[in-house]
Amino acid sequence: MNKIIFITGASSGFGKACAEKFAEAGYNLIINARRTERLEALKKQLEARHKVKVQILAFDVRDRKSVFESVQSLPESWKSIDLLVNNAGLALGRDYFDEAVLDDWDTMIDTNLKGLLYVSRAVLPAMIARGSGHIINIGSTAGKEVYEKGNTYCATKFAVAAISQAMRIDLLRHQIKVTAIHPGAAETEFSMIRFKGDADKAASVYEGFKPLLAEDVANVVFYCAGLPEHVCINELVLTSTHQANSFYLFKR
Ligand code: NDP
Ligand code: 8X3
Repeated sequence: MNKIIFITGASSGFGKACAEKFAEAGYNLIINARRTERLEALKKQLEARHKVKVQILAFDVRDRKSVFESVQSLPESWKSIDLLVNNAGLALGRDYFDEAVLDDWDTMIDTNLKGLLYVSRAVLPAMIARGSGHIINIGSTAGKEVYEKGNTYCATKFAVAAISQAMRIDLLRHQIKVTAIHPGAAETEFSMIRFKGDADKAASVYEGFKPLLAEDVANVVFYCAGLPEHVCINELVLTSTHQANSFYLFKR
């Protein structure tokens, strides 16, 4: 069987673009998200176009029981996952700390941090048994510099950076690679979700500059995944040429 890559949050944005990129290179895919109809359409498209096998694993990464049961339910031949891309995540709201919605905080912490922890733990035993594997965690420039009204979203992404370091240290004895990739602003469904369907607010995020595209991030994930066995990119920050960091954006 060809290499197997497991991508969370594959129904949109970076996750979907990664699925397309890795399928093009002949990887078999396990694709996760909650919107099953989107996963079905993606599976159909990739299997027809690239002659790879695609396994759908629809679950909510926040649901610990469902994460472990779903991974456990994989057919034996699918359990040897070579690469896990922990990508599922979101921002909800952009509000002052004292005005933010508490449920939004819970959802971001449960998805961006706890979801990543659960999926990693569920997938790891097979990697450890084989003595090889690679986990790529999608962080953000929001995990590098905290910005106004970013509070809990930024905190979850700082946590992704910290847990990636911790995983790299603790998994060293199993020879499992851990890479944290921190993209800057990219035009996906991210802002529509963050601003709860307010299309004008979402569009305004990308006005006046050229943001990253989902494909740009997928290309970087693919590059990190393709390095020789003895080489690991530990951490990587990528932004549009029009962005320096969370604060500095060159807008026309
Ligand atoms: P999108 O909104 O386009 O995609 C998010 C993906 O995450 C969807 O497939 C969604 O699927 C999935 N997802 C969300 N919640 C859950 C959940 N509870 N369980 C399973 N899947 C879930 O956003 P992006 O592609 O932009 O974001 C991907 C990652 O990149 C996120 O972690 C985000 O924080 C990060 N990021 C984004 C940046 C940007 O500017 N766009 C920049 C830096 C980092 P579904 O709803 O079907 O479950
Ligand atoms: C998403 C990028 O700048 O909106 O992680 O925080 S930003």
